[in-house]
This record gives sequence, C-alpha cells and structure tokens, in this order.
Amino acid sequence: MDDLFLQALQGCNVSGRPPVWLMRQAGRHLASYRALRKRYSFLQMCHEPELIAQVTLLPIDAYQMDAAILFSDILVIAEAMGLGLRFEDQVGPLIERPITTRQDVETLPLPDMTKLHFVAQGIQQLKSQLQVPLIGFCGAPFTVASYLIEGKTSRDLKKTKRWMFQDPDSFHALLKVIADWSIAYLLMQVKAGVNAIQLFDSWANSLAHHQFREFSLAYLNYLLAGIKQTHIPVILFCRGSSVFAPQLAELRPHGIGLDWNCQMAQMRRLIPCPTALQGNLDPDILYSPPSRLEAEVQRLLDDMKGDPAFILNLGHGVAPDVSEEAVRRLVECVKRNERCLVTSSS
Ligand code: 1CP
Repeated sequence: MDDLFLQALQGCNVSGRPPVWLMRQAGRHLASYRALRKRYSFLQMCHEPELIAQVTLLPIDAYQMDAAILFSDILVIAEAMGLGLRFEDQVGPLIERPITTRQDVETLPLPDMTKLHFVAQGIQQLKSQLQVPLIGFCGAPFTVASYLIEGKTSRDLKKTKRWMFQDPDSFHALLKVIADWSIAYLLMQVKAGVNAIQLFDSWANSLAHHQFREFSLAYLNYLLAGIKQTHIPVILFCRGSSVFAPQLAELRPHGIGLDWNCQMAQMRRLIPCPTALQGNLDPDILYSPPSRLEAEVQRLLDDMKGDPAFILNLGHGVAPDVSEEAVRRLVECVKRNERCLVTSSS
C-alpha cells in the first residue's frame, strides 16, 4: 500500500514529498462523476455500496491521489435519524423535517447503525480494490446541528445561533445526540476498514472563540474520546480553521486541516510535529493558467520542505467547475518533487 498519507499523519514521512489528496476530489468536477449522476441521484449514489466504491475510486484512478475519501455525505446521519433528506440541483441539501423545538430534540431516536449499514458495505467493497489509505468521515456536531435546525445551507446560521443563545441547554442536548450518533457511526466505519477519519466542522467559523470552545470544541473532544480505543488517526478540519487551530491542537488530534488564510510554515511553529498539518491552498488557484498554478503549489511545497507531518490539500473542496487538467497538474507538481529528490540523490 502507498502509505505516505499515514506516515505523514504519524509525523514520520521522510520520502521527500508530502502526500496529496483534495477535499471533494470525488465530485462534480470529474466528467466520470457527472456521467454517473445522469443515471443516479446523489442519494442513490450514497446508498448503493457498489456505487460508493466506484465513485470513491474515480479520483484515485484519474489522478493517483495518495488517499481516498469515502464517497458519502455528512448529512446521511440526518436521514438515519428519520428527519428526511433530499438534495436538489442548484439548492443543495434539504432536511424535510428540521428540528424546531426542544421537544423535537427530546424525541430524536437513539443511534441505530442498521440505518447506515450501506456505508459499512461500501467500505468493505473498497478495501479489496484500494492501494491507498481510505479516509472515513462525519460532520462535527455543531455543523450537523446547523443543517438539522436550518433545514438547508444557510450563510448566516440565524436560526441556529438564535437557538444557541436563547436555549443553550436544549442546544447542548442536540449536540450530544448528534455526537452519540457520530461516535457509533465512526466506530462502524473503523470496523469496516477505514484507515483514518476526518471530522468536518464547515460552519464553525460563524462562532466566536469562547462559543467555539463551548459549542464545538467540547463535542469534538467528546467524539475523539468516544473513538479513542480504536487508535484511528483523526484529522480535525474547520472551515476558517486557522483562527481555531491552537484550540484544535489542545485536543491532540493526529492532524489539523487549515484554510488558506494562514501561512502554513508559521502555523508549524505554533503547532510542532508530530501533529500533522493539512492544507492549505486556495481552491480558486485551480482556475489559474498552468504556470501560475504550479507557482502557487511550489510556493507551499517550498514553505513546508522536509516537514515529515505535512499533507498537501486545499483549504476547502474542489469546485464543480474546475478542470480535470488543473487538478492533474496540481498533483503532478507535488509528485515531481519526489522525482527531483530521487534524481538528485542517485
Ligand atoms: O449534486 C451532486 O452530485 C452532489 C454534490 C455533493 C458531493 C459530491 C454533495 C452535496 N456532497 C458530496 C460529497 C461529499 N460531501 C464528500 C465526499 C467526497 C469527497 O470529498 O470527495 C464529503 C466529505 C462531503 C462533506 C460535506 N457535505 C460537508 C463538509 C465539507 C464541506 O464541503 O464543507 C458539507 C457541509 C456537506 C453538505 C453538502 N453536501 C452537498 C452539498 C451541496 C452540501 C452543502 C455544502 C454547502 O452548501 O456549502
């Protein structure tokens, strides 16, 4: 197995180049993905183990990424809770019965993994076909809570934050239910064979520092404690995470995903090895002409040269309208560094 990614997560990659994978690598920018989407809805693709495996492999076959991320969505948990989930083109996720009252929270079901068994089956199918590590994932409780309350993507999280301030007790109760589902879900993924976990807190950047500590970090900590016995390496990713990185580091995760607002090398001085740092290219560099794109990638490679715990990624996902040629160029640019090292030392 190509395990550069796991070596970097353990802080011991001495290969001469960082591993590379990209958030949303298995998504709409790939023509092969769009072709499948003509035949199946997004949720059908999430539900069918064979399709989960097939889509997860698309970017590995297309770009030889150093890690695969399970094809699924952070919101399949909402569906398993019985809240109803749809995805609409141009709109995104829609929760059919959003959580609106304290009583809704109290009547949420206990974790039931039979409802998510198709994910475990997808992972099992993948394991025999993959030559690179497989990353499992779930949403962080705060981010999942925001979708359950808003019912859709919201830019300002008005309902969520109003609830958080008006009735923090029931908001905490909701976070706890989501965290318990997430622990059971992650344990199932680990048992099925994932090699690492990433937790996505995409909306944490709407919180002030002390709120982040109370409503997000505490539950990330609870999640980490719940899966600790598996020894699975975990990466914590918050959108806008550079401001929260020192707090995330307090939880001693194996890795932290960073956005493009921070300077990676400077962050390394704050968060020493062996904690892995992952990121942090602006996803929009993928619109640049080749020379500019390569210069942007090379700048980050130079900044983090020799770092045994660096994983190259974007600071958020690949946009649907990015060209495959640009993604290929980015990956080749990272891999070229290894060839340079091999040639110069041989
Ligand atoms: O129409 C389509 O074909 C669906 C597009 C799509 C895809 C490919 C969605 C809808 N989700 C996904 C896959 C997905 N989502 C993956 C696995 C594959 C990969 O990364 O390659 C992962 C890890 C996610 C995680 C996810 N889903 C997050 C966290 C990361 C992030 O983007 O911040 C969130 C917030 C979601 C919710 C979601 N799913 C899809 C949409 C359009 C949204 C809303 C996101 C938004 O509005 O910003």
